[in-house]
Amino acid sequence: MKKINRRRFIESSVLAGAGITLLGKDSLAVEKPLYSNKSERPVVITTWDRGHEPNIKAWEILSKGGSSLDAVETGVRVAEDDPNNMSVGYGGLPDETGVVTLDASIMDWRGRAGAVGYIQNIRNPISVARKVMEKTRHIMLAGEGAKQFAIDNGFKTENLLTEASLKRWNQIKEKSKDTNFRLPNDGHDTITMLAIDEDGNISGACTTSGLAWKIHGRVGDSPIIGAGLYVDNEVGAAGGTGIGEAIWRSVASFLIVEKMREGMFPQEACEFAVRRVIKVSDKYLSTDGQAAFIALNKNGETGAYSVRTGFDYMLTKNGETKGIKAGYELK
Ligand code: SD4
Repeated sequence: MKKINRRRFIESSVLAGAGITLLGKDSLAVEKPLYSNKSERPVVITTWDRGHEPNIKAWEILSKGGSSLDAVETGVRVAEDDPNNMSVGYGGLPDETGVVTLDASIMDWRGRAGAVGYIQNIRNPISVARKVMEKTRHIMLAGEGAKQFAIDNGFKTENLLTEASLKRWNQIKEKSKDTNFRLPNDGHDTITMLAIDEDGNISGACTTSGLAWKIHGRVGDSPIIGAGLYVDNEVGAAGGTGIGEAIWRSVASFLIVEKMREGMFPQEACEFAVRRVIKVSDKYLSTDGQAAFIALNKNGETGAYSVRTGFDYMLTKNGETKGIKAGYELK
């Protein structure tokens, strides 16, 4: 850990002990401490509060001394299997041609990474991404090749388009008639999960059906290491959700981890990234576009922040899972 990091952690210990939170470079405020003063682990943090089940499943593994890698894979698979989550896996909303295409990435504490982009007919792309990471010399497989790789590794193929997502897609089609660039902000549920295990090892997973009504062939930020997800076990991890093009332009997850390396707390780093994303996003975040981030550091401290109101996340510590509303930048 660099000198500056150590100094900030020590400051946080002293201040949190006194009930004082360090909010920015120079500002202090007495309020509920945002940061713990000791290492807390295991910890699981997940984008969006759409039911606690993913975190609970991840916690089951972590509480038995399991690895953060197994925890994040198992946790996000719950969302992939859930037909009511229309942004992930089975039941995900299709692209403008009515085809469901999925993106996913995974990273572990050894710095290993795996991803799949534009994969079809496989409901658990996160597990395919893990296989890419563990069994190949590559990081990402896409499209037909990714699907074939999945089949060769025992994954079954199926139709991922449910009746409900087809119905929703038809409604979106109607709404999107006049927006040739992107659909109106139609809700996001992409799941990015970060976890630190008992041994202090950090992993992350991110999985999505991407933006509904995207152009056929589009790949978003979620499978792009550094954009939708990044893990560096010396420092921490970060992940995003929202308009992928805006997130990708800033390589925002990598940016957050690098800011934590320089000494920022997870919360500060998420806020920094949101401001950067707004600055460089150009047309991508116009009117109602959302981008949001979560982060976790080596002490088990967490942060979350979004461009606009509406973003929440799930945090599990000491076996307790809570849905929490995140702060946002554009008031
Ligand atoms: C994408 N970032 O494909 C994803 C979409 C998303 O919640 O996060 N939806 O751009």
